[in-house]
Amino acid sequence: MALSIGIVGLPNVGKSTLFTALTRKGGLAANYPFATIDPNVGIVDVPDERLGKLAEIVNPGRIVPATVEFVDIAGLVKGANTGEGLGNQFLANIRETDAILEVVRYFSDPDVVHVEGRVNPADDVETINTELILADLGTLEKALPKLEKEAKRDKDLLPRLEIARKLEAWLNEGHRAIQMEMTDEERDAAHDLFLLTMKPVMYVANVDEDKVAATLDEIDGQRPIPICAQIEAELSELDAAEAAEYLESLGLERSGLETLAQAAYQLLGLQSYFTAGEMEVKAWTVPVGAKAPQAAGVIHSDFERGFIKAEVASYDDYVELGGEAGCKAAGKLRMEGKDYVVQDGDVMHFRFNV
Ligand SMILES: Nc1nc2c(ncn2[C@@H]2O[C@H](COP(=O)(O)OP(=O)(O)O)[C@@H](O)[C@H]2O)c(=O)[nH]1
Ligand SMILES: [Mg+2]
Repeated sequence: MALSIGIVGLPNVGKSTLFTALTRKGGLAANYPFATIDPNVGIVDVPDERLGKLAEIVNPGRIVPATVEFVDIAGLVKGANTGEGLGNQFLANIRETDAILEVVRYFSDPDVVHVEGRVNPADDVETINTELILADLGTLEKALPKLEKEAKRDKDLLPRLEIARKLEAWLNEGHRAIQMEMTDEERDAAHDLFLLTMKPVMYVANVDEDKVAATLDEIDGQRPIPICAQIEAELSELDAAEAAEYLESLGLERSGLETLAQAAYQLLGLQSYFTAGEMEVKAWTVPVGAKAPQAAGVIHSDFERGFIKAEVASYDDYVELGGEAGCKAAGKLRMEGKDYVVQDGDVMHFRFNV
């Protein structure tokens, strides 16, 4: 399953421009059959230059990057929680995503109308936050009486009831749910409430062309990622060589898609490990801290169930020593057991028995 990220923001901030740029031909994952079914959903490859380096060593039949799904979510305006704009439709769309990418207007173009009549990122972020928080309070208002009744019969529901009450008070103070301090158990219980503000948010500042390299002030405790949707749109129409040249002329090392994919991985606590064989070189996504059997399970549940051990080389060793044979000869191919904590970039081969 691809990681799913919902793009939200006020109207006219550049959501669709960014979405189209991210998902146009070049970015669109080629081997994904469902990529074009819903015009608001695009599945893109996560660029990772390490895949190319591994492929130079093993000459695989194909390279398979990790993918991220972006959803262009329309309809977030003031009052959306009560059904303004596309109201409930947008709420349902956000509910299905793993994380929220919030586009905030920083660009100054007087030809593009701002819904509130002025460019004010902090205010806009607050407007969206308020809508999401109000929507969650509505959810809790409906859930609480039901939970109270059911928890009398089913004691297992008590933790959920308790966290729902705590969260209601917290949200009423104007905070997002994810910002509340919780124990792991409380967090699990809170996830069962399906609140929008339990999702991690990354703020993307849609800036003027000359500000793409700027460091921006924090908003809501986070530093927004500067992107120029217009530049991304232009980049998406160039071939690889032209795009690289254009990026260099702008003083940028990577495209917005690469920056966003990386930021999303960081935000969600994800990392990649690789499998490298004649058939394919492939990136697999696992949470930071995942142990070897869990990583194996991402490939197939049998791999996890019947996990015996993993042969592991670090990415650096693998590249420096020219592959598996070189690692083995140098004593850098490790046999790891079920307690091994996977490291970003590990090249892994699993042994299993079912
Ligand atoms: N100057 C400038 N205009 C932009 C930029 N991004 C989007 N726009 C323009 O802003 C308008 C609204 O963009 P759109 O992507 O449809 O916004 P959405 O309503 O958030 O989906 C369009 O006319 C875009 O061309 C940008 O980075 N700079
Ligand atoms: Mg749009």
